[in-house]
Amino acid sequence: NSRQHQYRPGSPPGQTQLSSRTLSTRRELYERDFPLYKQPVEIGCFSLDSERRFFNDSRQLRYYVEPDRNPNFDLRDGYKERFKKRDDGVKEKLDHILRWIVANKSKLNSRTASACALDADFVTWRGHLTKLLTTPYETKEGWLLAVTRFRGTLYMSEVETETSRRERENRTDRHEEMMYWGYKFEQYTCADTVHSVPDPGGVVNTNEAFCTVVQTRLADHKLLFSGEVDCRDKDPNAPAPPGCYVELKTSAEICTPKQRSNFHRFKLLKWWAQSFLPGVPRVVAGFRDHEGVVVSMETFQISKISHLIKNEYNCWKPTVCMNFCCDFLSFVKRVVTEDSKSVVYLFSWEPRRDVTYSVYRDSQYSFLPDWFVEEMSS
Ligand code: 0WD
Ligand code: CA
Repeated sequence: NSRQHQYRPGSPPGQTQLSSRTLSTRRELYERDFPLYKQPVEIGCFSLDSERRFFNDSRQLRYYVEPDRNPNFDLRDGYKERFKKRDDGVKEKLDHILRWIVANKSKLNSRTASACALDADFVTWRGHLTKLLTTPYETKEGWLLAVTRFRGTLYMSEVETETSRRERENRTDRHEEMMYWGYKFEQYTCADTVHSVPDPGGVVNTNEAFCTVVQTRLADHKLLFSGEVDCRDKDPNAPAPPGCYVELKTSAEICTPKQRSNFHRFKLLKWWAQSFLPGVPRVVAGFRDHEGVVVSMETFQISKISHLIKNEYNCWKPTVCMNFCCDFLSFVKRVVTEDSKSVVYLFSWEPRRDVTYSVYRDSQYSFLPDWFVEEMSS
């Protein structure tokens, strides 16, 4: 029998991996008990304004206003007259999170005697962890993750792949417009203050963001990550963050059984992974037609998504996602041994391949800014 069957639940993944230099992404290897994932705790937040300036507060947090069941939102409205698009050629890497860490340094460190050590094994974006969770099921897009060990903490920042850069630079007009639709939907459903209403006549500016910073633990990995949050429940009695947060999505209207099955198998995987990580309990979806008109709305409780998909043939499993992520983080800890601000271990994955890595010293991949290194050393 093949190696996959030698795996015993709870035993280290090294036993079934063919090489210590690579990590397999085969689903069968990760079908074991769900790993410990501690309830994520919000330890802070920050905002990015219309010019992408950082603020150590919640000024960009918006409030969810529930629309009609059949709202008829025109998502094309305002494109491009009332659209200011963030320049996605600018690579911000971990900079905003690092600024937040520096701004909150005094309440963060103190794990050990070394006063400047962070109480986290990993610092990263939520979006990078989402990509790890979905890797065993991903068939189209690979990824590159740069990791630097600095004062004991592993900083993990995505590097754009050649394929992804080419796609970004060659998007069709239709695709560019469809990317606007998601933000326009947010504008129809979010108000700036608890007592105000959405303003669909305003400008959609994708520089603006509100991000939560959460701390949690996946098995023996202490995680500190940040993720963008669309809005919160405006009820003052709603649970504390992240329990009050709402993720907004748009998706093509579902008309056939085949479309429903694809929605369950592919889209709900991404939605589940993204919101499960920071403990955001619900996703509000607007289903739109081909002309960009929202024809129906549906709320998905993250805790119910795994039940919703169980009848689907050949479907994804949350436990596979979490165990792969956990084993990948163990692999990173094992590999990234040199503690140096200017050394990058670049982890690379392409569909149907194992994860591999290479090491770079003082290269184009180094991503910890001098201001961060200096702040954390004093
Ligand atoms: O420069 C980069 N390569 C990246 C920057 C990659 C990923 C994220 N970011 C930064 C941006 O500063 C952004 O404000 O991360 C922030 C969001 O981080 P995240 O929450 O970890 O990212 P993710 O979960 O992938 O996306 C959450 C939302 C998206 O909503 P939908 O519903 O489409 O998933 O953040 C937005 C988008 O609205 N978003 C971005 N905004 C600016 N730049 C980016 C991006 N590159 N990617 C997603
Ligand atoms: Ca969203």
